[in-house]
Amino acid sequence: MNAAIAPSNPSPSSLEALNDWVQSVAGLTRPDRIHWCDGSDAEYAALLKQMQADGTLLPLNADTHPGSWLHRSHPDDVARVEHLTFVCHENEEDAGPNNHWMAPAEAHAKIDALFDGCMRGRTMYVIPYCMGPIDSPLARCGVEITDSPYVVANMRIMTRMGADALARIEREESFVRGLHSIGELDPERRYIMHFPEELTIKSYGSGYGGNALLGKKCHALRIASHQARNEGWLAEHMLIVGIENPQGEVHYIAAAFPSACGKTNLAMLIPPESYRERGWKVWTVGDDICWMRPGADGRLYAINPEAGYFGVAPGTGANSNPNALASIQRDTIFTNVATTADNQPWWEGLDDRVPAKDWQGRDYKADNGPAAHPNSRFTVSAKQCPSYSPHAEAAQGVPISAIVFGGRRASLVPLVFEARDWTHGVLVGASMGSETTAAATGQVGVMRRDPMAMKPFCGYNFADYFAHWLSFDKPGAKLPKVFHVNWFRKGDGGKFLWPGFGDNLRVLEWMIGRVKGEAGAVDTPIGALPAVADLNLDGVELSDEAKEKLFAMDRQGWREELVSIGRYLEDYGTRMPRTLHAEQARILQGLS
Ligand code: OXD
Ligand code: MN
Repeated sequence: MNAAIAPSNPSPSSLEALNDWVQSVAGLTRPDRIHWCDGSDAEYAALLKQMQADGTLLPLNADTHPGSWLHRSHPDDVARVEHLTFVCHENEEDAGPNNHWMAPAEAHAKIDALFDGCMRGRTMYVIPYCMGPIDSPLARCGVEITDSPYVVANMRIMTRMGADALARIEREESFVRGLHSIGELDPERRYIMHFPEELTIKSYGSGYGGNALLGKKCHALRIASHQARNEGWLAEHMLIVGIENPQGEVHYIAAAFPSACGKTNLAMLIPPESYRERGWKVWTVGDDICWMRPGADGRLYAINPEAGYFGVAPGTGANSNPNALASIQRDTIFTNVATTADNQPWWEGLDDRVPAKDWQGRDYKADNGPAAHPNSRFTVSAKQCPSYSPHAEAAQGVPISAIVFGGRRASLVPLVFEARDWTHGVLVGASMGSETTAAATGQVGVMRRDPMAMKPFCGYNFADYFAHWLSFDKPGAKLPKVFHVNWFRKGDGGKFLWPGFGDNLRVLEWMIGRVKGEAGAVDTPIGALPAVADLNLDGVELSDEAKEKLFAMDRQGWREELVSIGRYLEDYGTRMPRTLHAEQARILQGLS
């Protein structure tokens, strides 16, 4: 590994600013060495070797999983920490009730005190990266400084990292600055701070994905949502998937579901056999984040800013997501999974083998709880996915035909409905609710409002964010249709009523039919619902209860839901766009 402090021939532009910042961070954190990451294979190999030597990475079975590694994180550091995540605008109102806020000066002082001298004895890595295809006008660059080689290795998979990104930073005027240290991995000394007005992130005390791989949630959502508002685009917590019909037409769909609610599964869906026989294909563009901007023709064009998947392992199996499973057979970093006796990675939902070691490296005992941590992950290059779209690297992005919102709702919410127009669609997104999952620390299974699946990720006041969404409806715009889905509706016996996974294509086919003006629907005050006959259900056995609950609108239940949505909008005071209040009132009136 080289320890050059600066690349050769820096120009007096962004690179000078970058060098100055690196020097000032080194002055604060006092590392023994500074390493500028070039993203090369040789650098990656050296990092892996070093992490194997110090036990950060354990090699997995090289016959079954060549080039793959296991990382066991600190048991107190296994998920995003929303209660320790702050969005520090100058003005508290700009952060909104959806964020934890601290005044920037106070936040800098608090976290800089933790950074003081924290890299003594360690190497400080400087990671230039690009979020999005390197030549895309929609892409944006950042630099993460970290003392964690595990973070460097993950960033190499998840972003376009190294020399090309540095060259783009040199050409451009600004880049996002992210400073990260694992510190002591002490939950009492942990903060994830964002300074949107300074395009700066500071994260201390955690090595876990969303807290430490700063290109992902911190940059590509919290900071980017703020940049997107200023620059007229959208940074969203959405998968992007291309659906090819037997005529060879591809429709791209962007879908927002909260963490651990099946975005990766939908993005990599395998069509049911009868669809495959007829020539339907599914193309994965992205599984977690979507940046969208209006093109010259008025349509929204989207890129996936990431280059890899940081997917939830439990529940990933041959039935639920064969494409993900195929992707992670080699060159993958696994975090907090269990292992079998022959040292293969294992998690609940993979198969019926019994693991030998649990995620903490203890001999597996059922009494100790799940073998793999419920938020255990795989990090893998997107290119390893068999359904990776040939257009995923397109600089101009892919045109979006439909936007889908969805959450985990055991009751009330039908399988699918279509918003009547963009304004209604924004209200549908703004009022999304879902039961919490293990992706963040805290209680699991509690219903909370998670607008556009952005509750933990919007870098500014939700009221302003909804106004920004509404602003896309302008003359000349050819906006996507907006839908809401619920794959998680349960029957009276507590079982899921919809088979989900590959069969979700039936719902996507109906949406595409609606986009093309070909599929039927029944108008209701909450939107247009398919009748049972409007969906292709050949080969699906649905009980009478399922047919009734998945395709019906419960008027009384929705009245209560709309009242609750009205209260939610009120929480944002006068900043909430009146248009959304009016839309809520219109629907409530339709239900009376
Ligand atoms: C993720 C998350 O890691 O949403 O994608 O938590
Ligand atoms: Mn996510």
